[in-house]
Formats: sequence, structure tokens, C-alpha cells
Amino acid sequence: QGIDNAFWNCKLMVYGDGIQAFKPLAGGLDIAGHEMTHGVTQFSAGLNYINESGALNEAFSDIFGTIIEFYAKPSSANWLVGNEIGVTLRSMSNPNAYGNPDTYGGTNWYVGSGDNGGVHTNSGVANYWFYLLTMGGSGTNDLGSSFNVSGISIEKSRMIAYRTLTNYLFPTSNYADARFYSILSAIDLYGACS
Ligand code: 0ZN
Ligand code: ZN
Repeated sequence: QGIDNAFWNCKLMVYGDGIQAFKPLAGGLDIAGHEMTHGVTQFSAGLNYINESGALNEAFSDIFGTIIEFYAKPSSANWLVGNEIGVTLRSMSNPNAYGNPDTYGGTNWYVGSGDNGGVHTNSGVANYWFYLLTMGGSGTNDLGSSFNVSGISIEKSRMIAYRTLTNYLFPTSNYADARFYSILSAIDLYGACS
């Protein structure tokens, strides 16, 4: 009671009932998906919940939480995490809007020991990866590299994300590993040069 949060404790999920702005957290489909994905990650890649591996762990929870929302509620689904409970915590389409980075080492990239090394902050980079892969987009990132990505649809992007998480990543995987193995997963699924 009186908790504005939800978590997976390695065995079970806990959902707060929300205090003022927060409605009961079990009411958010993306939140439930986020917490359940922590269980999937624990028993597959086992990403350590600290620093870059922890940021990837967090991102996969946001990614599958959002995939579940799009699957179950296609007409109202969105790229925000938590808006169904009255408070938006993160944006996958624009991580900067909530103080998180969209670029590795870019604006808002967290260096420090809080929040297990910024796991809920640096997740923004992989969240934005999944958004771009799905929806496409173009621009110049914080490091001055321009990009132009054609979205491949969530039906395909979710397969790449799931294969990366469950077939390849391991407890100490970092962002460079995620890059390498997500490309490998895409090749496995859709062919070289796809
Ligand atoms: C975290 C687990 C938080 C937790 C950890 C709670 C240990 C108690 C013991 C997670 O599953 O990664 N909860 C999610 C989260 O992103 C819940 C979201 C999906 C609704 N929490 C963030 C955090 O704890 C954001 C957040 C939620 C927050 N409620 C808050 C931030 C209240 C500030 C105040 O940072
Ligand atoms: Zn989480």
C-alpha cells in the first residue's frame, strides 16, 4: 500500500497501489509486461542488473512491455512507459524528453553509481534502438553521426529483440555485444544483407 512502484524480486512480482498521481501499477499493461520480462531475462540472458548489462536488462523490459501493449491493444498502444497509470516514466520514441539518452555516450548518458549505474537511464539507448528499428526515423545523433532508418514493423523487430535476448546475450553483455548479436539475430531470421 502507498507504493508508487512495481518490481520483480527474482521469484515474484510486486505491484504498488499508487499514491497520488500514480494509479494502481498492475493496471498498466506495459508495466506488467516490464516486470514479467525481468523474469524472462533472468532465466535467459541473465543480464547482470548493473551498468551497461543492467541498462540492457531494463531496456528489454521496456521493449517487451511495449510489444505486449501493441499486441494486446493495437489501437491505443504507444511508446510511453507508464502512461496508463497516470504518470509517464519514460519515452522510447524520444528518451531525451524524460532525461534519458538516445545515443551511447550522448546527452543524458549516465556515469555514476546511483540506480545501479543508471539502469533506468541508459536503457534509453536500447529503447530508442528498438523504436527506430520498428518505426524508422532519421536525424543526427549526439555524436554527430547522421542516420536514416527504414522501420521494419514490430512483427519483425520483436523477433530480432527476442532472439537477441534469449539466444545470444549473457550476464556481462554490454552495448557492443547487443549491437553484434542483434545484427546476428537479424541475419539468422531474415538473411545476410536483409
Ligand atoms: C523497477 C523496480 C524498482 C524497485 C526496485 C522497487 C527494488 C523496489 C525495490 C523495475 O522493475 O525496473 N520498477 C519500474 C521502474 O521503472 C516500474 C515501472 C515500470 C512502473 N521504476 C523506476 C524507478 O524505480 C521509475 C519509477 C517508478 C519511479 N516509480 C517511481 C521513479 C517513483 C521515481 C519515483 O526508478
Ligand atoms: Zn525494470
